Amino acid sequence: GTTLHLHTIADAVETIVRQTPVTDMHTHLFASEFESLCLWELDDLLTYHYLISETFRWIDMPYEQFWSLSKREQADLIWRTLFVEHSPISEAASGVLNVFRQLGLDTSSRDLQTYRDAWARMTVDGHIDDVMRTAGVRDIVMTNDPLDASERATWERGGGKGDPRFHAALRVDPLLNDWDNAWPQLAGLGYRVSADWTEETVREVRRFLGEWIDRMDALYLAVSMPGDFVYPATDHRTRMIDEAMVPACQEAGIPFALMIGVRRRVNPGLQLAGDMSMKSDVGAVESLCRAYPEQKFLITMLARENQHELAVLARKFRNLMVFGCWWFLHIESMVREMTEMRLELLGLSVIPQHSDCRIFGQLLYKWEYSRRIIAQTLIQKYTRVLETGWTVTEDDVRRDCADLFGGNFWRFLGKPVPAVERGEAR
Ligand code: REL
Ligand code: ZN
Repeated sequence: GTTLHLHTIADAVETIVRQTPVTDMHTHLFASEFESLCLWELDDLLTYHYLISETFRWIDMPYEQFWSLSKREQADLIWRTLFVEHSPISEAASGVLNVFRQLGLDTSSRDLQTYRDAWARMTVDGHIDDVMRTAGVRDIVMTNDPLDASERATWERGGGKGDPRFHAALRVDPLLNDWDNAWPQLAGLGYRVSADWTEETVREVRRFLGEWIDRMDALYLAVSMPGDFVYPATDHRTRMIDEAMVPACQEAGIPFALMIGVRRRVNPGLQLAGDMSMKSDVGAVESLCRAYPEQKFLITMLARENQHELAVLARKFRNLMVFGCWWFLHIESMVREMTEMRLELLGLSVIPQHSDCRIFGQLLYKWEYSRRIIAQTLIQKYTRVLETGWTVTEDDVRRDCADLFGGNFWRFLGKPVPAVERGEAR
């Protein structure tokens, strides 16, 4: 391959980063066969919960009144508040404009109707294809909750695996964080569980996990945890992890993903938009990694304050893979800071980003923004290396980018890159 020099490295890296297909390893997107769970319309884009909390900074409307509006009315209000009455400069608001631009729409009009008309001409499957092609996202990992009745219906009729671009992750938050409400639901599904942590309950929870991992072909088990998550402890969480979840992961040979540092519903009036970030104890992750050296852990944390320690911990445990800039960290300044720091501590052995998208169009802005920052960081780092006289070729950069944007994830899973399996060109 072509050898790169100090004056050609920037262009080459930018081009290669733009061309490298992405595996988006944590999203809330659903394949279109999940029907109403698959969000892609303009009103979905505008009523993203990030934009809802930003809107409430400006309006006096009581929360209940907002929630009683139709989705379209909410979208109108958000548009008026965040785009017309103020300039849309936040990450989430500017992201919407970036989506319009990448879809080829006129971003100067400020006329919501023109965007509504544009969406009216789209079909769900056409839009998903377009967005994935333009964003360069080749594989998407969903967040799949079998205790959600509408989602469960799709899996139970044998659906959920119709589109090979979509992969499942089994989400288990209620089992760890809300056992009082979870066990009756499991019981309702025919598992012989009780409120008490009996041997039969343990066996049946494992059966539940095993059956759903199989049914979904889940790539990993996933949970979000509050910042006060402690491990090990003499509590339900530790028992659930030690006796049910880690064994289920080991039996299936899949990683356990923990997203740590969320305090749910600090303002319940805001519903999904009412969650807060919280500092956590990285020691819990350390204990897990040490207790289970054969178990792989995918870890992201929500507090900026935890990022450095987490990256250092990943130097100590190869069964720990750090991923993504999660939620409130998925903003330009934090992505830059975290990406630099991670590459400096861990080299290329990280998953620098996931999108957390809920609505398809968002793949466009989130990945364009992230690619730009990752490219800038790589250029800095390759420049240092070139200054020593080391040679860097285009193929080196291609290999490194393939690792960052997907290869590291699939290797950590011990699975082949699916596009290569599917015979799609690299
Ligand atoms: O997976 C999670 O727990 C979070 O990413 C979500 O709960 C959150 O609402 C999401 O939209 C953040 O980006
Ligand atoms: Zn998420």
